[in-house]
Amino acid sequence: MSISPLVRSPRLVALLSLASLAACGGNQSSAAGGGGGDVMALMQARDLTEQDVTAALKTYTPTGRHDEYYTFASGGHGGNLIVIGVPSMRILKYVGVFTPEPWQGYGYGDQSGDVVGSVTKGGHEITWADMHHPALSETGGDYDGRFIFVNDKCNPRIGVVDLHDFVTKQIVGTELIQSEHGAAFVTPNTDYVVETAQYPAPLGGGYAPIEKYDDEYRGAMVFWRFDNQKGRIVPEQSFAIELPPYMQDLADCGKKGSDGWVFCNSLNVERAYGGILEGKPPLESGASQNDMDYLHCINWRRCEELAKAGRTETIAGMRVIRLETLLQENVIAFVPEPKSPHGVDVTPDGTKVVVGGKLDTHCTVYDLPKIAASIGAKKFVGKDPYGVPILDFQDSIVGQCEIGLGPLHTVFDDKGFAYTSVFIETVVAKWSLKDLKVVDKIDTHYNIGHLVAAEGDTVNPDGRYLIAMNKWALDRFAPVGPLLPQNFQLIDISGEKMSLLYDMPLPLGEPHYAQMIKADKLHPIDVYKPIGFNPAIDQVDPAATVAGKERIERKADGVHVYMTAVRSHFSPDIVRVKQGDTIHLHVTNVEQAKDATHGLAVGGHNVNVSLEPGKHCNVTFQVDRAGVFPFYCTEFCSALHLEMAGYLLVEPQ
Ligand code: CUK
Ligand code: CUA
Repeated sequence: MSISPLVRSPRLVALLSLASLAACGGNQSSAAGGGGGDVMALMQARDLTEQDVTAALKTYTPTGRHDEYYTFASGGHGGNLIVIGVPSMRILKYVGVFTPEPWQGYGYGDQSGDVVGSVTKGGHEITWADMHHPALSETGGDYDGRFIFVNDKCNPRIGVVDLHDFVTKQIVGTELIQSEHGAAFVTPNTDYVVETAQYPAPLGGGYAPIEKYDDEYRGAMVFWRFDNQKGRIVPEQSFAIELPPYMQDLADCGKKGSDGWVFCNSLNVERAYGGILEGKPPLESGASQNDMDYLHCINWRRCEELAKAGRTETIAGMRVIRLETLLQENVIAFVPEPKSPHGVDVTPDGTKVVVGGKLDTHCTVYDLPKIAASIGAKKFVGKDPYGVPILDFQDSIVGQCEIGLGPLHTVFDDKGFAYTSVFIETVVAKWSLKDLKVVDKIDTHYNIGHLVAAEGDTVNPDGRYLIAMNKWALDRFAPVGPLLPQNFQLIDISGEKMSLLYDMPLPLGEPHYAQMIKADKLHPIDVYKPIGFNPAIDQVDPAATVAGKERIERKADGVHVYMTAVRSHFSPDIVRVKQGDTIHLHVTNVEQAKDATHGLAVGGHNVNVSLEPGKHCNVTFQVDRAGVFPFYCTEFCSALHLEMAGYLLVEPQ
């Protein structure tokens, strides 16, 4: 085999000699291996091009070295959050949010069990979610690395994950709306987490015939009040606004000069609702009749004042500002947006919002100062059927950028460029915000949905890296049956031309959006301190067990077992109870060594907790049959890990 001309290129030879120099570390002789020649042989053997090797050198992360960025991707149907290192694309963690997660014991003990099941729907426990959009907490429009919020499109809920221990602390939900999509998006100082309805329904639940869609079905936007000090959403201080029954889609909050506004696109202003077997057009065609839908422009700060002034009506426990009030107070207006819009992304400087169009070839760039001024001056050209004033399209835009077929979402870099995912054309288009011209395109494999860039939706994007979050994988990976993974493609956006670095299959659900944050902005803890800490309440648990004070106490409500875990035993290791007892297990890992995690599993009772160093867990369960149930540690914690076990002895009545 002869060396291909590509391999002989001077640039590569320079690269390889650099690489081999680095590999030798200056004190290894080339006889020990490495050396440019060997690398070339390896390239030939593995059929790698110069571009492949460059990509490998840009992503390979040697053992012990940490990544520059964290990416938090939604876990889609998995209802969890996926933490990924960039540029290595190594998965660092799954964080259970809406779905029980056994490794973390999430959903199996009292505390996290309460979080995962804390919102029920009409008495139904919901054990999955359709997670779409994670949003990092912000200060001044920039990621502050403190919290991340996630949404559930199917059963409108918001999860709050604390990044100091990467644990879900709270899930809130509302019966006001029956589905959502424009969530979770935060205001620039994380005062509110925005959640917008998608499929209209009667507000607060309940029935209305679909023929009454126009009159009785409604959209809404919920503003969940976040207490930055406590790190929790405060439902009582939250409020919502009523919207016409369009399908509100994505949302984004204004920043800098446009702070105080929230923008939300919509589809189906036709108010079609399907009825294929009833002689009506399917929803998809009924909803695509008009050339224009409406970009909703809402002054949330004025809405907050209205809520504080009591201009609300309580529906399903949520304070709601009715549309009529919004109109009286001139705090909402629509701007036409081309057909079936998707994506609404405010530029880093806060002066524009970019809207894609699934059935359009343009991104439309709206002029936010102009829109605010027109609303202030009531310069309207019409009203929608619900009385919402409409601004003139041409008068409200900076212009349109001809992107390609099916532009969806847009993120930004630090050099004035926007990057738009183009679904049908299956590319990322890089374009200039200055003259609205495309300057580069790169293929994605295949059919990109969202994309995420390093801090690319903040006031201060980093450039550097972008991930194309592709819907289809087709031929990219070894076949695994009809259900294929999603494909994340890491793209280098530091240069003039974009270049593909890495393909990463994600086989847990369909992540829609993600957030990418500089790693040094996060300061997670190593161990829980002080010992006995309960992460669900962020303090030492009242039932924490102190080493030396282990005991079993029979009380009116059952048997309380105060237990400690330490390498390599549980104390007590024999627990004698009677059939029919309720067991309250209070177990504390009394270790403070990093990574000294134990797990506690009890056979036959679905009991499984994770005990990170210093952590305390409470588990309540019933023993309704007599028997001998071994319990044991589920983390290989020491040489005597297999011996870290005990017996739950349930005597017959
Ligand atoms: S949506 Cu999925 S690709 Cu939920 Cu943000 Cu656009
Ligand atoms: Cu503790 Cu294994």
